[in-house]
Amino acid sequence: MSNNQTDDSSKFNRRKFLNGILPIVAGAATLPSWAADAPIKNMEEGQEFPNADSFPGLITREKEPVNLEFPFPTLKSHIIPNNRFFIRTHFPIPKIEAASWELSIEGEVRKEFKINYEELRKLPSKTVMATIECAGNSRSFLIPRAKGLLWEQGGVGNAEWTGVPLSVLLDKAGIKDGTIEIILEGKDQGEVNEEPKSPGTIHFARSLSLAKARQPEVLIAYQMNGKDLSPEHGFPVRAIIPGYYGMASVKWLTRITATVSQYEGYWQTLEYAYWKRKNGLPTLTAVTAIQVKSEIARPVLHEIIPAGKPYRIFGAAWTGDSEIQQVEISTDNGITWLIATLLDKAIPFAWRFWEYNWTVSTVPGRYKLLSRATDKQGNVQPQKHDPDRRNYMVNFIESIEVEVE
Ligand SMILES: Nc1nc2c(c(=O)[nH]1)N[C@H]1C(S)=C(S)[C@@H](COP(=O)(O)O)O[C@H]1N2
Ligand SMILES: [Mo]
Repeated sequence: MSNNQTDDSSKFNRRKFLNGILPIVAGAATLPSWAADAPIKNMEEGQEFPNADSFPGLITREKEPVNLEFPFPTLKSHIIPNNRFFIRTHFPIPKIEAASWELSIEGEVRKEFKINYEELRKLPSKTVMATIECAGNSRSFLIPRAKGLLWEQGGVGNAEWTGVPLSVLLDKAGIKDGTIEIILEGKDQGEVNEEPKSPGTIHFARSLSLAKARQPEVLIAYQMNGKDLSPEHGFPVRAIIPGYYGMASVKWLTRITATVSQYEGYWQTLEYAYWKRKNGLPTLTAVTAIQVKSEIARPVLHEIIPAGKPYRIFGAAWTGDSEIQQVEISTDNGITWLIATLLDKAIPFAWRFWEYNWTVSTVPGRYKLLSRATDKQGNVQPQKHDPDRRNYMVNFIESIEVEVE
């Protein structure tokens, strides 16, 4: 596979950059600092376009398109470094040059407009920490085996995202009365050939309610943990929708559309949708808010633990639009529950680490360890997966069986 920048960047010299991209500026002295040193690109010279082999620290779930899982038992830092953050793609990563990229804001707006990378980066920005979990995370624990990518615990990560609040762009365009949703569309495209099949070639796209789109934490982001986005995480620009499962955070964003009707695209009807019961009738509804969840990073499944000694059970807990209130641990398969210690402080939309110092029994044998999180709205992790959720929103209490000897 060739370097994505080769074709374009050889043509993309500094002159073109200055003449074509920044027609208003007089010279290099007035370039913003991020643009001053080089043509915009986010990969080192000669580096391969990312593929499954580019990330030795991640578990390959699928090679093409690339889907890589974070090995959750290695969890240690509250922020996951960019090269260790899980990657979820449905189509090949699009090769985008920042210099020719544009974002179009259209639909039910008073003034449609297009904005380029340089202009976007001049708008007021903010940084938000957010845990992104794939709606299919933990799917491999469903019995019988579910359809879809078989994530274990690591289709989740936490990072700091920097960008322009979506509301700034919406205000610039002037949303018309009657608008109920904002559709976010990515540049990536393809045809889904397995059931449910797509209607030919489609883009990845998702809608948000106008109310959520206007929330101050919702970003049109260009940086992850202080670095420009990498191709696999959405370069040059992606949405970040804190509190929602990952599918809402559309990468490689090219178009934002305001609409007066409910969008019923592929990625929120045939995929990433669940049966919500309304007035007793199951209604196919787009997956949105993250459900309260905790995961045990250590011990790992089938770990051998010395009897009668202390052992530190450690993990993370997160929820959607609320805050983790409590994590409980059971070392006897759910008969008794004990309160774990929440570490670090609560940050909205970010996971929280916890620990429990277990005095391991002197009796050898198999022990099932469970963790159960509760959030401030009183949501608690369920015992079992609700089949109405299909193969999404898997937050039922996981059990880690260990051998005490
Ligand atoms: N354009 C586009 N955006 C996308 C996707 C995609 O396939 N195409 N995958 C979504 C899904 S399902 C998830 S879980 C997150 C994952 O973000 P990450 O790859 O940066 O971890 O991106 C979302 N945004
Ligand atoms: Mo996802």
